[in-house]
Amino acid sequence: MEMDYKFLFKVVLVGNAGVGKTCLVRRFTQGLFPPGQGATIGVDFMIKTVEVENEKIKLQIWDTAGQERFRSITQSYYRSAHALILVYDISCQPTFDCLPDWLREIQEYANAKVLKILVGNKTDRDDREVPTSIGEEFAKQHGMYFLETSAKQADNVERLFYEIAAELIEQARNKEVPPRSETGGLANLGNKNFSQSNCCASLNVGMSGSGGNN
Ligand SMILES: Nc1nc2c(ncn2[C@@H]2O[C@H](COP(=O)(O)OP(=O)(O)OP(=O)(O)O)[C@@H](O)[C@H]2O)c(=O)[nH]1
Ligand SMILES: [Mg+2]
Repeated sequence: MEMDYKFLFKVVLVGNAGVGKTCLVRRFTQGLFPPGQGATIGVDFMIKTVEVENEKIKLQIWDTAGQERFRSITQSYYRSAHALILVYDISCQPTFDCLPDWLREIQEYANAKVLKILVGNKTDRDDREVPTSIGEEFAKQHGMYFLETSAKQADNVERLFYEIAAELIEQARNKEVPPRSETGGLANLGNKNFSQSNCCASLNVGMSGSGGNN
């Protein structure tokens, strides 16, 4: 039987409650901005197959709960992630101030080579508290890509996931053929803003999955 995709990548979203992780995922997988999106309980997942550079890529997207009480559950999803999207809300400074705590979690629980992307969400809001340059600088300091998005207006959401897929393909290919020189990997996306990262927690896993098209 022929597989309908060449690569399967696991992408995990983390970050404070209310920053818009679920809205980003639903925008990407379902093309909508859900009214009255409720807090995520535990972890949700969605699947979407995308085509990048003529390859079919299956993205398995794990959307974790930001609420503190779910932390021990969400931690168990870090390990298998190929990419981690760390999200804050550009209109809510405290969500940015928590980033070092999230990085400590990532450091502790994720694979050291995980692709890390910092995302400042809700750019449609006019009450911005975190300047773009501050987010950018933070990302740079911590070896992460950076992108600002609006799940509401669909700004940069497709780009976020497609660039992740492209970078992961690149990494996978470099693994197939031993690289002549190790360049650190993160340098080749090149786009302006994108400058520069299982088991038991079944609370609602599987119940709301596979929302995307194939
Ligand atoms: N203006 C604006 N509001 C957004 C955007 N994305 C999400 N929101 C709103 O922010 C709130 C929280 O969104 P969620 O996607 O549920 O946030 P979350 O990060 O998944 O929260 P937890 O599941 O509790 O961790 C909702 O009221 C959304 O409508 C955005 O891009 N712009
Ligand atoms: Mg959520």
